[in-house]
Amino acid sequence: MKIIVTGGAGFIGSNFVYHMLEKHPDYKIICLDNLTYAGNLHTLEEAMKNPNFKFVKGDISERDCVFKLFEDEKPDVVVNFAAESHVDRSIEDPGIFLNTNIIGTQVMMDACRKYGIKRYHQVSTDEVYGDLPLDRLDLMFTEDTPIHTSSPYSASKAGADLLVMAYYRTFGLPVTISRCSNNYGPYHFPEKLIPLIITRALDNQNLPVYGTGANVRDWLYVGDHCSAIDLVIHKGRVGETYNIGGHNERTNLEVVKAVLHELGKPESLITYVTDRPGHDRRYAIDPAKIEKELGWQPTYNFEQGIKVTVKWYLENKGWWEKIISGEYQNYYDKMYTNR
Ligand code: NAD
Ligand code: TDX
Repeated sequence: MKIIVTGGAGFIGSNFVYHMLEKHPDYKIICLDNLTYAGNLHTLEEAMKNPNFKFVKGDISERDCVFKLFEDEKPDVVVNFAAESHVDRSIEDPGIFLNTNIIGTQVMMDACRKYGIKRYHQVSTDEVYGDLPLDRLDLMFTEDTPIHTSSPYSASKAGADLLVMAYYRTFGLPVTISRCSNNYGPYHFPEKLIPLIITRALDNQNLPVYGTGANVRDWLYVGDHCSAIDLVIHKGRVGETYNIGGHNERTNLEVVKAVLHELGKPESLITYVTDRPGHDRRYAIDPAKIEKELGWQPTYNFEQGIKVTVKWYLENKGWWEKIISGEYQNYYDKMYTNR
């Protein structure tokens, strides 16, 4: 089996590369990634030593590059992680989100049509369902919840999902979609809440919490997301969407306090800043379909996952110190100074 993993130099994609190399030692894994600010070849250093792994630098929205890769490799399966993934950046500059997340998806699927493929898997997000009120804990997102997006990021991911289902119905492309809740774990880029809090708290810097910190996210350890996608590409039914989530809802304030507790740092570092425009209130995934149909179960609860994650950031300072000492500092100043 030969699998193209797009976006494999990013957070979840790289974890998936390592998961697949370990669980399926007979598979060939090809990572296609154009190394945006979020892509990092250091993350793939260990994978590069494996003869079953190959890295190809290229943009999923560039037709010639993608078609040449398919011509050369004739893959069996594509798992599309490549995306612009940060909501705050999509508020600053939506254009690239439409190009990568929608046009990139189209180009990948066109190549799948031309060269034939056993499965095209689209990695999507719970953000396509919009948000839920904070006072209705009985409500959760199911696969039948209507698409209802809030940010340019989530709109671009929803656009891609609609296109994937259109390619299934119109062209018979063998597709699956998974929609996952917030991930956390190793190799998470420090612009996102959990790694941002860990890396700043270690340096005793203030920790920006948007609004009152009451917004709720449903946290899933990244390894559990990878095992779910592995199951969906092997056993998921073509044309189906699977929600992935771990029943770990926490307010942002609870998350920040849990990290501080793990690091032994004071809560006085917390600073409330102006809210994100259009900030989704609550995400909550109902994963009953993937649990019942494919027998998937997460292995980490939030308390276990956050311990492992904090430990990883403490033991891998070299990985994130390189990131936050570069261009990232300009990003942080632009987004957070005088907020
Ligand atoms: P990330 O930003 O850490 O990584 C994205 C990767 O895609 C990077 O390596 C980047 O270089 C690459 N990339 C970007 N544009 C590209 C292009 N045009 N061509 C080729 N490669 C390109 O993102 P992530 O957090 O790992 O998310 C991966 C996927 O999972 C995304 O599709 C995202 O929407 C989805 N998702 C993420 C989460 C989460 O909590 N992080 C939750 C649900 C779904
Ligand atoms: O500095 C911050 N302060 C803060 O309060 C940051 C960066 C975030 N937040 C809040 C906003 C959110 O309510 O924390 C929560 C999590 O924020 P992010 O880490 O930016 O994630 P989110 O917006 O929830 O989106 C994530 O989950 C769904 C991923 O980035 C998406 O790619 C995925 O689709």
